[in-house]
Amino acid sequence: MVRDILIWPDPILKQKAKPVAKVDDSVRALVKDMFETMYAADGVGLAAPQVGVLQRIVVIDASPRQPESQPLAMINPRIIATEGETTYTEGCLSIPGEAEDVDRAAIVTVTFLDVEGQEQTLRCDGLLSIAVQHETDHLDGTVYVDHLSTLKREIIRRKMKRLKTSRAEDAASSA
Ligand code: GNR
Ligand code: NI
Repeated sequence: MVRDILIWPDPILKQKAKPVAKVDDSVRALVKDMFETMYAADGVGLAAPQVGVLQRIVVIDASPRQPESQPLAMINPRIIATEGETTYTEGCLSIPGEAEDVDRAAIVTVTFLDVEGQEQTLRCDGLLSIAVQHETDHLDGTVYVDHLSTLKREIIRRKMKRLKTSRAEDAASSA
């Protein structure tokens, strides 16, 4: 089931998500919905808070629709090491139509539970590394615009306000 994605600013997106105590069928069902939602929205990642669920779960596919596509579900992900620095132009499914440069670590090592509840460790670079950092930020109530200047963030806030207003008007006129 494709779920609705919250648009920033939203109080849910500022909250810290809770660790998953047990990887069970309800967690696996949520992961399935999150993959469907991410692919439907043409994203490379999605964090559970973006669909209104304050649990530490993210899905990532840094190469969707390509042969090297590697769908990754990470439960209770934790970045345990970072190397180097890089700048990447980031977008966010909760901030549609916007993209800005963000400074990040170039390489991260992340530990997490997979959907079987097995502990995994992955060292990643490139877009995968950026996505891991972007998604773990979401679990701590941080979005990429929190890394920008106040001015840039306020300009984007105004645009999202207009987007929400126009979406509400569209919904009202089609009802
Ligand atoms: O789809 C997404 N693309 C993206 C591009 C550059 C850096 C980060 C991302 S993550 C984003 C999906 C999303 O909002 N995940 O939370
Ligand atoms: Ni995002």
